[in-house]
Amino acid sequence: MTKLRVGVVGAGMIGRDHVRRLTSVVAGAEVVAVADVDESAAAQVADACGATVRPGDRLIEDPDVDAVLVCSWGGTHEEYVLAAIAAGKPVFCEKPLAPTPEACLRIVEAEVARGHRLVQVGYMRRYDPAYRALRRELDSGSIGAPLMMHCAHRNAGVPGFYRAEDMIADTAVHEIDMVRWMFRTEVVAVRVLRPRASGNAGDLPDPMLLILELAGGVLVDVEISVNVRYGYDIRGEILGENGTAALGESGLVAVRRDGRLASPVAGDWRERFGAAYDAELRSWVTGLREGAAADGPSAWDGYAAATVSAAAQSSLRTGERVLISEIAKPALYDGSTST
Ligand code: ISE
Repeated sequence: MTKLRVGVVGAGMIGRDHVRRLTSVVAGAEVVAVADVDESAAAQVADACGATVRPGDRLIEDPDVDAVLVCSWGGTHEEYVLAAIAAGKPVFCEKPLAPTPEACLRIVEAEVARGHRLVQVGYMRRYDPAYRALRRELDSGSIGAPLMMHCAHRNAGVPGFYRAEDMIADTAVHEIDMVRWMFRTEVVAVRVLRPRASGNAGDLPDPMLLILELAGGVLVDVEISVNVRYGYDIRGEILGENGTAALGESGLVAVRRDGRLASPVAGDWRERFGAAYDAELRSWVTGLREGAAADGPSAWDGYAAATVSAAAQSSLRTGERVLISEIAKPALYDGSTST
């Protein structure tokens, strides 16, 4: 088959990184059009890969665009994803799918009305070799039935525009999606606790602790720290009835020297999850070229994560435990958390 012709909406940091992937890492795709509210940013990216610059809505309608990659600011995702669904085109949308459960639901409803899956959401941890190995271990039954999971998600620092809610909507949302996928079940309640704030945190409620209650009784605690300074650090350990399994530090060299043991710590998520980003886009492109059934994180997964995220943001404001209420899962998404 000829190459998949991709139109990219959003030429910011993650958009540029995905364009690099589609042009030099993933086989079988080419970037043919780029859109951004900042036309000069779009032109710079487009020039580098021989693409044309188009406004987002025109790019999606363009008959020369087979599939759409949405990497623009989160508040614009709904409009572009709905336009892609209306045009009948596959669309990969960066996380979160949309800022509110209501907006995600409109996407789910549009896709269900269309009758087949077109949307994939950029929850790349599902493609990370360490998380996949952990899930295989859990599935093997080697540690017995799971009881708890301990997670930490630490950023060295965050940009100036990052707000308190972003600690959940932009950061913890990765763990929210990951645990649904890891344990193949839904989150039923959430509570956010706050220790005293770090002196590095400015106005942010940093760190914070999310307690996620899963259907079936597994409890997950997630530490979110976004100003740890020492690097980007992602941890996860599952306690089972007969043992524990934790994310390994794959590919790291441990140096013992001068009475000390040292290993590098990643600087940011692009470094820590580089292989996962490559794998998610490779899977998207290959699946579309081969006409395979969509199996990546779905619009339903985007909706479910947004629902838990909204409940956690409410708990952050009130300090209360919040029950999660979701609509019934449409049949279109049966089996969609298997990737
Ligand atoms: C960022 O948007 C990401 O998606 C990263 O994975 C996360 O670690 C970071 O906190 C977010 O701001």
